[in-house]
Amino acid sequence: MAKKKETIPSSLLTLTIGIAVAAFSVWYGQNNHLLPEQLSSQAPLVDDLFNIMLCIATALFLLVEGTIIYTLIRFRHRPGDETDGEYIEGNFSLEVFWTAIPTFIVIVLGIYGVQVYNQMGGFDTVGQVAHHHHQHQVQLASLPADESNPMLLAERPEYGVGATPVEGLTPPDLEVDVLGMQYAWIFTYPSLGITSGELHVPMGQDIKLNITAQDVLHAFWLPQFRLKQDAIPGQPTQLRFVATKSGHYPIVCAELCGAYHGGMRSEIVVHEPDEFVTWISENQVAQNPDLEQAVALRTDGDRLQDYTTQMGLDATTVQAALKQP
Ligand SMILES: [Cu+2]
Repeated sequence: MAKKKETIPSSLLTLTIGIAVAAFSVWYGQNNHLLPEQLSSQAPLVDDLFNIMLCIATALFLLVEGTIIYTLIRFRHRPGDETDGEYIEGNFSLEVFWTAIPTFIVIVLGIYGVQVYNQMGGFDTVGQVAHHHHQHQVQLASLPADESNPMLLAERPEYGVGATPVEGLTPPDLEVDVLGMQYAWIFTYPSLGITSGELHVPMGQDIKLNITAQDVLHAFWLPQFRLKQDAIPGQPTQLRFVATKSGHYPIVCAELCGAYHGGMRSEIVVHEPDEFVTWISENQVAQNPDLEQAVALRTDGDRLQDYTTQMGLDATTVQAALKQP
């Protein structure tokens, strides 16, 4: 009598494979290096969510692909076997099992995603602090009154990423108006009388961008900051963030906006706070920070050009910006 071949119990094998798949997925979720550097206080929140989703996706990929490859080999056609495959009508328990698990995963990720969005400031849709113009860190001789800037008085909801629950009603340290147009970004510092083709911000301070578009939809994307917001004509949106590292990083338009969409790029320059004060004084259009004069200067193309050429803006862009309603 032939001795029965000894095999590893299938439950033990399944357990081992399960542990290996789980271990690899958790490791890969944390060590994927797929995302660029983290440069805002919000970036780690986004990346943690991404890493967990990638961990789950890796486990599913390994299980599904592993099963397919195993099945291809194990149940392949053997020479001389002309019989039909076994007829299987269904398996109720198995169907409940593979419906319940994805349902659970989707619900958990949904709740977690909403929580991350809230922590980032995504639910500050009313732009509670939109009307303040406050700069306690960048001290200047005198700042123009809020009332003089019609853009800040608009009583409209502002979609995007606003004040986080921690920031609450605290006004931002610096506000910058961002205007998207085919095919450039224009940055205006209403309180400083500066217009620039690059976004300059101080590190470690609470920055609020008031975003709008002149012509068509654009999307203001800061990949390293994990922040992206549509720029919509006639509908202000916002992005509020704290930059955590100094340097030059890309700004990308992430909404197909026309023939030269691919060239609609700029740069965000994150300065050390004292370096930022130097940048302000070098670029302030009006030496006398009187808003009447700053507005007059801003509508005067020739005088503006002296400043804009140093800032990397060309004449066409400036003319286009000045034509805005
Ligand atoms: Cu664009």
